Amino acid sequence: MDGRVDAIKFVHTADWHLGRRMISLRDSDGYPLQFRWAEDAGNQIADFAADFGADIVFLCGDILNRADPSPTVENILARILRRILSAGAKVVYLLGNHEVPREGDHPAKIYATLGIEGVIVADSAQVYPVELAGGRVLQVVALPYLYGVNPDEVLRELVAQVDPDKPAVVLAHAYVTGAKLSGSDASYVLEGPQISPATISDLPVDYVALGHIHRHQQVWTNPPAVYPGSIQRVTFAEADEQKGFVAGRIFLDTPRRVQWEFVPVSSVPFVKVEVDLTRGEVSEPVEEILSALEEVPAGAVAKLSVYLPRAISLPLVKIRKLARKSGIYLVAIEIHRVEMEEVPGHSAPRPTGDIVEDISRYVRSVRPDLVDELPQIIEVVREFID
Ligand SMILES: [Mn+2]
Repeated sequence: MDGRVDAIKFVHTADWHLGRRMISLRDSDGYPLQFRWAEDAGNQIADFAADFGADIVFLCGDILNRADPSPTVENILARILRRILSAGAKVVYLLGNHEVPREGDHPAKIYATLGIEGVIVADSAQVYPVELAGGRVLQVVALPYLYGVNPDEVLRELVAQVDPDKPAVVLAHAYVTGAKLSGSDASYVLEGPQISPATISDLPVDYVALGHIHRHQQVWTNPPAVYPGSIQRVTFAEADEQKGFVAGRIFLDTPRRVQWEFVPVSSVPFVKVEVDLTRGEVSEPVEEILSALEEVPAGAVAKLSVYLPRAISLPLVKIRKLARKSGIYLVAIEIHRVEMEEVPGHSAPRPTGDIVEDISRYVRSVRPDLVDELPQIIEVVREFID
C-alpha cells in the first residue's frame, strides 16, 4: 500500500443489535450470552481501529436493538465507544430504525447532551463536516432512517451541498433496491424506504457506508456502496454467513481513490446437526447423537434434528446436559418421527401458562417449518408482553 499519499482511514460497521436476546442463554453471572458476544465483536472492532490507526469509525445504525435500551446495554456501548475514542478515532453514530423512539429522545442523544468529544450523533439528514487529525475535514452526508421521506430526493438535496474537491462519504441506514437479504432480515425491510442504485451511481462522494441489511455485500462499485452486515449471527438462518466489518482508506491524491476490505470478526458459529436413527438397528441412540455432536465446535450454538423410528424415545434433558458439558449450546432439538403422520395440531403440547414457553413448544412440535423464525416470533411476543 502506498504510504506516501495521505489517506483518511475509516472503519465501517452497522447492525450490532446490542441488547438483542433471541436465545435465552446466560453465563454464570446471569449475563445474557448474546450481549457478551456482541460486546466481544464490538471490542474486536475497537482494537482493530486502534491497530489500523483509524481516523473515523462509522456506526451505520441499529447499533442498539431498541430505542429504550437497558442500562446494561447502554454501558456495553459506552465501554466500546470509549475504547474507540481512546484509540484516537472519531465516531459518527447514524440512527437506524431500531433506534427511532416512539416518543422522546433516542438512545444516542446522551452522547450529544454530554458533549462527548469525538462522537458525532447523526440523527438528522444533513451534511456533517467532521474535523480529523491534521486539520483534514471529511464531509459526512448522513441519511438516518427516516419515515415518510423519499431517500433518493433527500440524498440528492444533501449532496448538492458537498464540495466535490474535498473528501466526502454518505452514511445511510436504508435498503438499497435489489440488495440481497440476510437469512434473518425480515421481509418488511422491503416495505421501508429504499434507495435506488441509480441515485448511488450519481453520488459525488468517495464511499457510501450503508447499514440495515445484515448480509455483507457491495451493492455498487463506483462509488463503492457497501453493507458491512451484522457482527454476530442471530438465528440459524444466518448460519452460513460470514460476519465482520469494513476497513478502508480514502487516498487524498488527485483524483482521490478508495480501497476497502471486509474484515471478519470471530463470531459464534451456529451449527445444524442431523442424526438419522431410522436406518438399521440402533442400540445406543444417545451415543449416536453425542458422537454427531462431537463435530460441533465448543462454544457453538447448535440445533439438533433427529429422525427417529416411532418406538424409540429420547432422554432430551440428558442430551442437553451432556451437550452443555462439552461446551455446546444446544438450543433446539427437533424430533422427526418418520412413521408418524404430520397432522397440524396432532401433537400440540399442553399449555404451561408461560406464553413464550408455550409458543416455543407449539412451534417445535406442531410447526417445525417455523423453527427458524422462532426467535423473531418470540421477540415480537416479548414486545407485545412488554
Ligand atoms: Mn435496520
